[in-house]
Amino acid sequence: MAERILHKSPSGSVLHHLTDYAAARREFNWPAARRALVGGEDSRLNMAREALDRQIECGRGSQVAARFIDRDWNRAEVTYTELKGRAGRFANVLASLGAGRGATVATLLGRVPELFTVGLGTLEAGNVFCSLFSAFGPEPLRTRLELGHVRVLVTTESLYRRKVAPIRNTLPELRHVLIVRESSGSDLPQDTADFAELMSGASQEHETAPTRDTDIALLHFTSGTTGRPKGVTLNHAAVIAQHATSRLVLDLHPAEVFWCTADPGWVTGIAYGLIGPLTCGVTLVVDREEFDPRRWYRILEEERVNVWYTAPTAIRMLIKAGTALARERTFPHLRHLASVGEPLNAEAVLWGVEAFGMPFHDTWWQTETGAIMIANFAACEVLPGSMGRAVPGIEAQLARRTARGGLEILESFDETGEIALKPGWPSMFSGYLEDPERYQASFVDGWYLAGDLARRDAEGYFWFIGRADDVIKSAGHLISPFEVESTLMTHPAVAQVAVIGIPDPIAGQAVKAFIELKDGFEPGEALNRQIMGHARRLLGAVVAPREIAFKETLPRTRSGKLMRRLLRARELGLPEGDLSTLEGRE
Ligand code: 6R9
Repeated sequence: MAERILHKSPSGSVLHHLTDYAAARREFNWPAARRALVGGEDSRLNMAREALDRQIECGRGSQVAARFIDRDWNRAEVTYTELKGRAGRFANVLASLGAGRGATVATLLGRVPELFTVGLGTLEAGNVFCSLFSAFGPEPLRTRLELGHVRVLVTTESLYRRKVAPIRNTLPELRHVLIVRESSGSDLPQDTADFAELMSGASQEHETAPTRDTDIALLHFTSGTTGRPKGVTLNHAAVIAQHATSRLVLDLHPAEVFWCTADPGWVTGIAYGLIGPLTCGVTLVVDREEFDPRRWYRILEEERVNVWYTAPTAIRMLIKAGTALARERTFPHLRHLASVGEPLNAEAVLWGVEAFGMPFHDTWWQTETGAIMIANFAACEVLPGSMGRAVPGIEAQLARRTARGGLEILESFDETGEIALKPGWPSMFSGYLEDPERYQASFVDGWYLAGDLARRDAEGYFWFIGRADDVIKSAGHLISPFEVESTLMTHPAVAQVAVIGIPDPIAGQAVKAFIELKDGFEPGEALNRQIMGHARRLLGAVVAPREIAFKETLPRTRSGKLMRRLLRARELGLPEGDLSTLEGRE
């Protein structure tokens, strides 16, 4: 039997929100969770109201809501009352721009205070907030700004010049670009406005819009195997599940210090880097810098972090940097560690015990689920390598699609199946933008199918097996092979291309492209570098391939579809599987 680890917070520090898993599952229901959050039967529900107004009403106005740390260790703090004032100002700025309720407001920003202001102000105004990943190149940005019909964009001057200016004239719906200045004095680019100037001219008094549970609050982009990126919409009701899981899974308590290391360009950075924790009245720590082991240990110690939510790639990089570095510091305030985004191997869970005296608690969810669905709970035993059990209020099963287009729910244990969730939880996505067919296709026989394969043991612990599709997860970022292929195809030498994920010891997976060249082009180092440069410029370094291989021909089915599966099998030396549809039968 697998080793089990139980780590409860030192006595006297906190009482866990969930102590008895079976009882919590029995007693939990979503209507009660909603009532507990909004304090009654209020028919209006707004994420920003729960994150700010409600906290101020509870007497937390002067508590620090977020503490931002810059490169030189300057700390900028903002209290709940101040953040509410800033959000109100931004909501008024949106009104003065005539953005219109429901219009989408996007940010292209790092982890800066303005992102919090814009996000919460947008929600308060009843507009849709979309946080874009600042490491994307112009091409992924163009697709997302266009698909999201983004009306207002807030970004910095340098990001604007590098990434948005080159595509601005292809985006007629993007009416307003507000620039967060990095230095004073310089002229702003054409057709942009000064964010700070608009803010200082606006009143901070603003009445939170009377949004309903079913009004769209957030737009997140995620990747599928084919076609355009998927614009996932989450409604204001999602805050009910984000709050419930911030308590039950992350075990957050008011006034605690919480650090979520996820980038706000991805769903975790918003659900658990902003909304959920603020609805629990914590103080958020926000590091503006990129990963650095020494820096991260210093933050955990000096900021007195109580609860830490991070990701496997970061944990593997810390392991690589050596446990001795962790030992140079002490973490008397740390009491709960959690991880998300990629498979967390047993070694990484156990390393938590070595370095911090407690295991990492894996959690599983997706952009589409809007909140954590499967988790290891702070007061329960952790089975290293397992993602944990279904969250109270969530019915999770493993299923197999039948040949007739139906669904078979697997009854026996230790069978591999696709994770299936019974709709009814409040943060379930409300749609894929402009793609109702794709939305419909995510549900079979009344179950949402997640596209991830797993196993479950007799106690209900889920064990991740892999994805059911070709989507790549690299360093926690979900990457569509199709999006990378489409961009590579724009290079004049490229005739055909297929992109797969190959194993990487740190990032989990890395992007590899197989390219068939057009006649007249010679494979070689020079061309390799040229195509690589082209990809990085358009896609951004995070999405661009790490490796390129030239091939005479790429395997495809008789109907002309690329067989990425076969390329992957050959690359990894795995069985090639059923080749009956392979064109030409090599
Ligand atoms: C929150 C988030 C979702 C996909 C998901 C799965 C992978 C997430 C995981 C995990 C193994 C875990 N994933 N958590 N795989 N173990 N604990 O990451 O959302 O960006 O939409 O990605 O990430 O494949 O389907 P998103």
